[in-house]
Amino acid sequence: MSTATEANFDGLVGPTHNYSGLSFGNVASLNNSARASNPKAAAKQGLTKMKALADMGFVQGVLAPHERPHIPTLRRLGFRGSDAHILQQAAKHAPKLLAAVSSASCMWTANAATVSPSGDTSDQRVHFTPANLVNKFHRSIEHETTGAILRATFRDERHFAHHDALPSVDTLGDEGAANHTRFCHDYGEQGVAFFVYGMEAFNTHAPRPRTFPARHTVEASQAVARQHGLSAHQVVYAQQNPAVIDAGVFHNDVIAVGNRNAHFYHQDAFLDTAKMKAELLTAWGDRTSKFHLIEVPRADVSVQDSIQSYLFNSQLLSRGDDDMVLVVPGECENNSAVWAYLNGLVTGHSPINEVKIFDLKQSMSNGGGPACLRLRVALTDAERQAINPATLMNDTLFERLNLWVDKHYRDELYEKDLADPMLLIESRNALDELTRLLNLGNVYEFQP
Ligand code: SUG
Repeated sequence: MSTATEANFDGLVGPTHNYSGLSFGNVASLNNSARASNPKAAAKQGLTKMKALADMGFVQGVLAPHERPHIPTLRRLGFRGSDAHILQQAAKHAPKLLAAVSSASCMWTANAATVSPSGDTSDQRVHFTPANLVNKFHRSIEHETTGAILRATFRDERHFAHHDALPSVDTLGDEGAANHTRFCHDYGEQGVAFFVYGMEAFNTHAPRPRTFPARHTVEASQAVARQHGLSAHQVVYAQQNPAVIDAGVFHNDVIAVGNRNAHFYHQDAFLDTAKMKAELLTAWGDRTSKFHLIEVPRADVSVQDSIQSYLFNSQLLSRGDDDMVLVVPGECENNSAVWAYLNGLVTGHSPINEVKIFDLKQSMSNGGGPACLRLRVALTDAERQAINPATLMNDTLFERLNLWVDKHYRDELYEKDLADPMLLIESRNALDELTRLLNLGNVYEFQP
C-alpha cells in the first residue's frame, strides 16, 4: 500500500515585508499601500501556521525568502556606485522601482512554481517549473532565485526534475500553482492536472477581463503540461470567469481550491462551469472514490464576500479518505455570510469535516491567504526521504527560526524605510545565516 503524501512548502516571510501597492488587480494590495507593515509579526504568523500543520501530522517544509532590496536588478536598470548610493538614488529618482525590488512577495509560494507529482509525469520524477510572474515587475524578478532554492531543497536528480521558467513575455504569463490543482484518489497514483487560465493570448476574440489584467495564459499552461510530460487525457483546462478577475480575483486560488477527490469553488469562478465539471468527471473516470464537486452558490456567498474573506484561499488538507480539514484566515470568521456557510458545510455531507482558523493579517493585507503561502508537492516515501531534511518543520526548526526572526527582523516598516542601507545589511545578514540553518548552500547573489 502506497503511503504517498502531500507536503506543503511555505514561504518564510522576508525581512523587507511591506505594503507598497504594487499589484494592480489585487484589491488588498492597492487598499493597504500606505500602511506600516510588521515584518516580525508577518514571519511569526507564517511560522505558527507551518508548525500547526506539522503538529497535525502533515509534512511541512520551508522555502527561504529572496535577497531584497535586490541591488543586482537596480544595477541592471542603470544605477551605479556603492549599494548605499544606489539605494539613495533609487529612492530619490525611482521610488516605485525601489519598492518593487524590495518586495517580500516571494513569500506567496503558490506562485513559486507549478509542480507535477511523479505519478503524473512521463519519466516518473517530480517536475518543477518556476513561474515567470511576468505580469508584475516586482514578481518577475523572483523565478531565478526560486529555481535555485527549489534545487537546493529538492536536490536528488533521480527523483526531481527542475526546468527554467517559461520565457518572460505576456503571451506566456505563468503564475504557477495558484492556477493549478491536482486531483487524485491516492497521491502516488496518476492524477488529473487541472490548469486554470485568465486568457488565451493568441486568440484575441476569446473573452478577456476589461479592467484588471489576466495574468496567466492558456499557452503557458499548455507549455508546462508538455514540459512535465503529462498525458493529454489526464489534463483539463478551464478559463476563469473574466468578470471575477475584474472584481479582484487575480488568481484562481482566490475563488477555488481542490485536493484529492474534492473541488471546492464558487458558482461564478469559471467561464463555463458545466464544461469544467463534465471534463473533470471524464478525466476522473471510474476511480475508487467519488469525485466531490462542492459549488458555493452566489446566493450564499457573494464574489465580494469571497474576495474580502479569502474563503477559497484556504488549504484543503486530506486526513484520510473523505476526511478533510479546511485551513482558513481569520477574516472568514468575521464575515457573517461566509461563517454561516462554513458552519453548514462542516455539519453537512461534504468530505470537509473541520475548519481551522489562522491569523495571517500581515500577509492578507497584501492579498495573500493561507493557500498563497504554500506550494504543494505530492511525494512518495522515497521522494520524501530525498528532500533536504533541514528544510522540514519540526520543534527544533520552529524554535530556531523564531529566534532567527527575533534577532534580525524589524517590527515596523514603511515604504520610505526601504532606502535605509541598514535594512539591506540586516536582510543580507539574516539570509546568510538562514542558508546555514536550512543547509541551502549559497543561493543568493551577495554570497560568494
Ligand atoms: O501577486 N501581492 C501578491 C499576492 C499573491 C497572492 N498569491 C496567490 N493568490 N496565490 C500578488 O499580487 C503585493 C505587494 C505589494 O503591494 O506590496 C503582492 O505582490
